[in-house]
Amino acid sequence: PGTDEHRPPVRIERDGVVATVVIDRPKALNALSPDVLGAIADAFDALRSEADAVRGVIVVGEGGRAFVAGADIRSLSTLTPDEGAEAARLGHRVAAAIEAFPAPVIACVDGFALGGGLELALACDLIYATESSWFGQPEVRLGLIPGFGGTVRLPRAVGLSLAKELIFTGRRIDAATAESAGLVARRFGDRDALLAGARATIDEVAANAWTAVALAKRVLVDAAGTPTAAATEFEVAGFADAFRTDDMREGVAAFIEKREPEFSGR
Ligand code: CO8
Repeated sequence: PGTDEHRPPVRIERDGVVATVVIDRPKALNALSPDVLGAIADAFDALRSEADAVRGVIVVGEGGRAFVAGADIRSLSTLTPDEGAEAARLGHRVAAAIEAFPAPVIACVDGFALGGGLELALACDLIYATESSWFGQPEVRLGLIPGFGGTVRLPRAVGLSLAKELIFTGRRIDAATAESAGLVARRFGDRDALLAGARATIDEVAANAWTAVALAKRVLVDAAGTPTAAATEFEVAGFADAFRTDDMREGVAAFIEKREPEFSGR
């Protein structure tokens, strides 16, 4: 029940430098069954093999009602503790694939982003949302806790106090509240504006030195949540790596020579 059997649950659409990963299980509000999680990880693996051309990825849910309404509650219902841990690890592998992906990943939320759905969005680099979106970690209402990074990434996004309030109550917040909390980077009137806004951001990113963007993402991901001294060491290492690139030489030279840079992506 609740599955759309005739289509794969995840597909990739390509448009220039932008790749879109569409989660397509609208009858179940795009809930994350093990199959869907595996397919998302596979999509990022497939995109990695062509990462030279991909400068940004959009993750979006099909159907206009939900980004993702959580882990598939039906597939969780019969799990043993060990199998539950395995399910959480599968979720973490998807998050790791997104964080390791060298280009920015934008979660475009149009509707519900709940439980594992919010956690999937949090694993992305930024969250854009339509006005009619809702965010929450309702796991405690099911006797669960967030299992796919919510206890780690939600406090980083909104601060410990609001994260605890959301996780302990299971309450949902709307897009305006999520934006003022720093969870949502930008809010849009409707789905078309949302997707156009994400594409415009990726185009803007793509005009910059590709090497620098990839390094900045790596450092931001590695440094998040680690103690400042260790985190700044990640930054030192990434900063040093920038000096191995042609793009950095070109960018600095262009500034000094008062001309536009021509980045090669190396
Ligand atoms: N899992 C499975 N099916 C779902 C889910 C879900 N998370 N959410 C919705 N559906 C299904 C419904 O069962 C229903 O199917 P059917 O038509 O066959 O009965 C269909 O989608 C439409 O849903 P509703 O009829 O409920 O639609 P409403 O508009 O009435 O309500 C809500 C929408 C409020 C989003 C409601 O569906 C809801 O509360 N969904 C569950 C939200 C939730 O609790 N999510 C958290 C799940 S637990 C979790 O994510 C744990 C994370 C740990 C991850 C570990 C690694 C995987």
